[in-house]
Amino acid sequence: MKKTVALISLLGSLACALPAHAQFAKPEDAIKYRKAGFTLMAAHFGRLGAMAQGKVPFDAKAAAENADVLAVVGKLPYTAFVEGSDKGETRAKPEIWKESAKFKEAADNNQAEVAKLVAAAKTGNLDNLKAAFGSAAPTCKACHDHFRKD
Ligand code: ASC
Repeated sequence: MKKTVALISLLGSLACALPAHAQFAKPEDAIKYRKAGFTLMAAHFGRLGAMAQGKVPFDAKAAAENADVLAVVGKLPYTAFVEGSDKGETRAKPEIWKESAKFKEAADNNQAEVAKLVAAAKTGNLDNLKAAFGSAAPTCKACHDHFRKD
């Protein structure tokens, strides 16, 4: 638990230290970074989703813990769609860079909904969690549908 807290605070300070456009030595580093970020985001979003959808019993403490992690990791991937990282081991579509205003809007939408989900998950109320998850999930899908290869 101490290690988890230390890791979260490390990730938190890294996230705050990152400039709007994080620097990466190589495009493949940015690709790896955002994939790792999405993996973590999906894990913690998914754990909240499982409770929201009744697949696992609601556990207020677990919900709050997942929300704390999601608050940090949910921001990470979006710092790593840097110029030149459209080629390589990635499902990112060229539209991310060609229609960057549209991509930013979709990303902002997702981040706003994730922030609301984080807040809802910390209220200790399952109905709040259900409602916020129901609003947030389509903002994941919207981005995948337009900006991610199958
Ligand atoms: C998840 C997850 C996604 C989204 C998406 C919502 O739990 O990993 O990518 O929800 O399936 O439509």
